[in-house]
Amino acid sequence: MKQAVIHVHPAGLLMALVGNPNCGKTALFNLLTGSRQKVANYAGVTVERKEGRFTTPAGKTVRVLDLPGAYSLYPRSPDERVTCDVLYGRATGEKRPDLVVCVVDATNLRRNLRLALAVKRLGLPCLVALNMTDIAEKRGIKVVPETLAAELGMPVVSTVAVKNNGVESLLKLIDEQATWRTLPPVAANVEATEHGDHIAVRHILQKLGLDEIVPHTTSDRIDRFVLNPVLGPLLLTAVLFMVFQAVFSWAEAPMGWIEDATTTVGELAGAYLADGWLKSLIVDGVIAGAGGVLVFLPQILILFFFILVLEESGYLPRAAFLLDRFMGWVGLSGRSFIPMLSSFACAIPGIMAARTIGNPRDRLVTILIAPLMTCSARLPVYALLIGAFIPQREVGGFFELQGVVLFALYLAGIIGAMGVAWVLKQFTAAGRQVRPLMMELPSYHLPTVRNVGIGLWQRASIFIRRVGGIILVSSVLLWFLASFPAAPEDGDKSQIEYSYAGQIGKAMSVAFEPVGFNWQISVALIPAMAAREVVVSALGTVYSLSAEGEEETEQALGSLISETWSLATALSMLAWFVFAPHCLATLAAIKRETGGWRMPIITAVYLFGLAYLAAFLTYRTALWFGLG
Ligand SMILES: Nc1nc2c(ncn2[C@@H]2O[C@H](COP(=O)(O)OP(=O)(O)OP(=O)(O)O)[C@@H](O)[C@H]2O)c(=O)[nH]1
Ligand SMILES: [Mg+2]
Repeated sequence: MKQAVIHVHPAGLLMALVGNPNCGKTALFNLLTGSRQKVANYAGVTVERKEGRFTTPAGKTVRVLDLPGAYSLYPRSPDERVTCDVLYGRATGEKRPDLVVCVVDATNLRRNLRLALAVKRLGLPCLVALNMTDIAEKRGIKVVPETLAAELGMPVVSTVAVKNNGVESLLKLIDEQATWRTLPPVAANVEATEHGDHIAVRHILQKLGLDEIVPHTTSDRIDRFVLNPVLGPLLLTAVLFMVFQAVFSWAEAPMGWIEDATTTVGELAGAYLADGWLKSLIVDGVIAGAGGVLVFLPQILILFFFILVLEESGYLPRAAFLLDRFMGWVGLSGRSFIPMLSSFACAIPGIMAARTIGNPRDRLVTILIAPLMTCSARLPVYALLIGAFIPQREVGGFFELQGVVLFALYLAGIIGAMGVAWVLKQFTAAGRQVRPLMMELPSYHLPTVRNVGIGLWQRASIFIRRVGGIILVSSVLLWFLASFPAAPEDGDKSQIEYSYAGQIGKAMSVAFEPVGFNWQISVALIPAMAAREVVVSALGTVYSLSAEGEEETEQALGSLISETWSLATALSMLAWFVFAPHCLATLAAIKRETGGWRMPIITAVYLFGLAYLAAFLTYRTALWFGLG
């Protein structure tokens, strides 16, 4: 006789993590699967479906989805839609989950439980992970999981996702066969609607003795200062200013060590390799090119240290709130702030974070201006030019001049973005509407050393992989173009001037002459379409190969360009890099998020146009001031 077997989908068991934004879904996902997805203290960190896998103690292999946070099952923005599609089984290429884990923030049961009840009404097997119980306890909110389970009619485990607490109980529950069965409906007397859920949650909180709203005094006290209309903006300016000061002053020593190390490797290679193409490839292509970018690692890590601390602390949504009115002047709302700030790291996550913006027009404008925020790939370019042309001295007895210039460059990007948004506001009626900002202010958390450490480690490995990958490949390609065809025996110019690269550069420099770029810069701009830092490695290779005759230049790139370029040229190049979209990956992300070629093409054209204009005006103004 045939036995009845439970039908298992070919893809195996599927479990989904669902909950309000910022309740700790990703922290729990990372704990279960051992992955390192981004966790931060604001709503809307996860904007797409992430997948992982884990095995329970009883040997069940479960595929688990981390989903964007949602307030209800009526999606109001593209990221919430992702979650709803999965829950309703509408997501392409994905089956409906076999089990839903409703992650619930114990410090905010009123709102969180409503979603849990709505999920339960979908008829999927589900359980509740009562998270953040550590913070709840500190605030005197005591929830007995059994009581809550009885009230909700579904299993409840309490967890502290950042401290590994409660995962064993969660896994045990997942191992129980009963967990994977659809739950019987409860509270039959209550209407099965959103409004019904609302009444039920009133009801449940009363039963738990948690009906009164517990004020969170520490966060409120901090907010009295942080959100003060006068002190708040001052603090925000001071924080940002301090970051750019630190990027230069703290990085000095470690940058020196990396520079010394690359010089030593270069000298060793120069001494032990026989003259010829291989030596040139290693010394001029790899070491002068890719090696020259590695020097900027400390500055990138310092920048990310601050970004990570700010993200974890809960300060970012406050900054969004402070800037809401200001953003309103240019037709945006504070909602665009976090996507724009994420673009300081890289425009791609910033463009993706725009999925949290419900209004389609605001979302598009945010995507279009995200590339104007100064991403970390611009940092090596700025740092090279600032290091070469801006003297190290204090202004006002306190600020480092180099840090001030860096701050000004970031500001130029922000002002450019606001200007573009303002222009777009004039053309779209929707841009002139006032949209009130509804944003959750999470409680402040002290960033943990572990989280910041992991974040920095991830950043360092991303950067080193870039140097060893795209930057190295572009450097070698450029080295090839700059080394062939070889100079004739009786040539009286340097090798590179006979090469393909030299010829291309000279042809291009006709177009760039009005903005003060020499042919070396013109050559370097082409491979820099792959990534902005490549302009630094490309200049390293070009100058290394431009050395006259046999003698090798021992000079660092910075001192070489400070001797051969005018200040006007350097300023013009800085202005160019504030605007120019030297990054194909960003344009590809815009295509993905807007679903067509129109927007990436518009972005590239308008940004190159602005870059040329800005460089031209900067160069001409500098010449007028006699800086040529
Ligand atoms: N103290 C404490 N902090 C937690 C706990 N779980 C998560 N966190 C912190 O809460 C914040 C939000 O965590 P995430 O995992 O990013 O939240 P999420 O639900 O994935 O958020 P979205 O992706 O924005 O929907 C982070 O700062 C975490 O470090 C917890 O149990 N206790
Ligand atoms: Mg998340």
